[in-house]
Amino acid sequence: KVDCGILDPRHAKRREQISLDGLWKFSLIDYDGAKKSVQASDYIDIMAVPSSYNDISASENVRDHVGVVQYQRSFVIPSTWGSKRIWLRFGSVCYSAGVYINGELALSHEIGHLPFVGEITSFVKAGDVNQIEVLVNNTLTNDTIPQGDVEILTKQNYNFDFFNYAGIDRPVLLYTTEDTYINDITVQTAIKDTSGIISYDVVDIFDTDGNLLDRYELQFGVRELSWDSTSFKINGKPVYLRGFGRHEDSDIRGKGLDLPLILRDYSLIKWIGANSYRTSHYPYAEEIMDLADSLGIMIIDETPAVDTGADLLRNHKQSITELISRDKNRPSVVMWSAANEPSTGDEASEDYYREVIAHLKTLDTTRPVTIANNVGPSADHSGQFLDILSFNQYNSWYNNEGDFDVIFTKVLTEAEEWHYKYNKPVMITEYGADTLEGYHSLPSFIWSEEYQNELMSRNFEVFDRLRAKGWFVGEMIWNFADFKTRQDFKRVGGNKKGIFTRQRQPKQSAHLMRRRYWSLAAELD
Ligand code: GCB
Repeated sequence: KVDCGILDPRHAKRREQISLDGLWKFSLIDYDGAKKSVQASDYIDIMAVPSSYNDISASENVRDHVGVVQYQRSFVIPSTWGSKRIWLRFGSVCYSAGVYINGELALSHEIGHLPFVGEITSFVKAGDVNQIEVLVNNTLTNDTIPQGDVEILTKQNYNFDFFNYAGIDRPVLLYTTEDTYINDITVQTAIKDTSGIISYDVVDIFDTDGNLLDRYELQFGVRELSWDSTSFKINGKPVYLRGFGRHEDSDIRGKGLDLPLILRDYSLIKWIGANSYRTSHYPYAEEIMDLADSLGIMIIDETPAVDTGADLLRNHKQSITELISRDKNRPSVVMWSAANEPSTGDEASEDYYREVIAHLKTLDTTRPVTIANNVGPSADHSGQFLDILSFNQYNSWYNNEGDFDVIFTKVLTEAEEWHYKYNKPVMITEYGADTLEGYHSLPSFIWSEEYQNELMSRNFEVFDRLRAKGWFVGEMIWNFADFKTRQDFKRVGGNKKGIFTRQRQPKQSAHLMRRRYWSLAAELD
């Protein structure tokens, strides 16, 4: 549980740090607790941290493992750390982790994609070699977030459409503090006339003799968000979001943090003229968010609640608490997404989302909240609690294949129904088509590059009509890049709705999108 602040220690200026990234000993653990008896040749018992473990080895046992894996390594604590408090922080472990230091349970956490930290001073020996063991469990059940279920203890089922990557997928850091240290900072900003107003809680801490004990440097931006029934504004100016849904996903490392990949992605985001994206369908690495802050990209920051039913309230609220405590000071985060495609048509979802959104509002009222919905407005129970209404619609893909004429009316009708039902701004968070790069067909045929382009162009026509109505506030295509999914006959090597390939090269559609996003920029920015 996170019962303390989750400030990223990389930005602290008086704390010593030791990275535990690198190569760890690795083994699969069988259900009875014994190590799984796989052939020595079956996998290498070494794992890179950070990375998802699934796609590193040549073994299906590793890729498809369900349950616990063990990571181990040793580390030296300098003798000079003997007088300090010592902390251990994980950027994320998917899905749950038990962390043992010198054989004793020191920390535990569940819910992937979110950082956790704990004090380990009493567990380590300063000036000596220490052992760390992390037991990582990737099992998803009916009350984990996201949900899944396990069939006969060997097969993990889940409904969400991305591979259930697991492991220590973000950096691991040891660091020190004094007895008194900065636990948390909250910065809030506003604009009054032409002045920026900054309110903050704490910056430097000194002891009684005036010695600086802790210093934290926080990057922030001065801006004020506001919204009403027709618009979403930054510093009083209406914003139109143009971007994508994305994934943390790439060859070999899965969801493992990869700085070159992150820079490549931002370079493509700039190239294409987007101003925003949604962290579908979970919180992204802090390194990714830091760059969004400094590059001025707007983020819809999503919880890990994807395709959920209404029976995991406690974990859903916990994920929101942890997400907001991590990202509350980020200027890039302009909206929270409480869930992706939850079952908001069920009657029980009314009380459920009343409580989820009320909880979120106790933590932050400075940003609007949305849900990426695929339940139509007539059945939906969640819109009454939201500030901005978002919907996903896959015309000419999951329905009416080959028929683009349906797009205009269906998108227009659903957007209008959302707006008139709740009197709130509306945006589209997903539309798109799977496309095999290099497959061409004239006239366009499903899966061809021409098909994706035509589907996009037809969507652009209706988005422009909607923009003229004055309450349509954004468009995000699904997806930025192709990504891996579970094995499924509908998915040829994964989900191919990217406008970039998984290797981050453009499909023909990326060039079309570039023309649109830059012309929107010229018109609106
Ligand atoms: C959706 C989901 C997304 C899928 C996408 C698709 O509605 O939100 O996770 O990947 O559709 O391509 O089916």
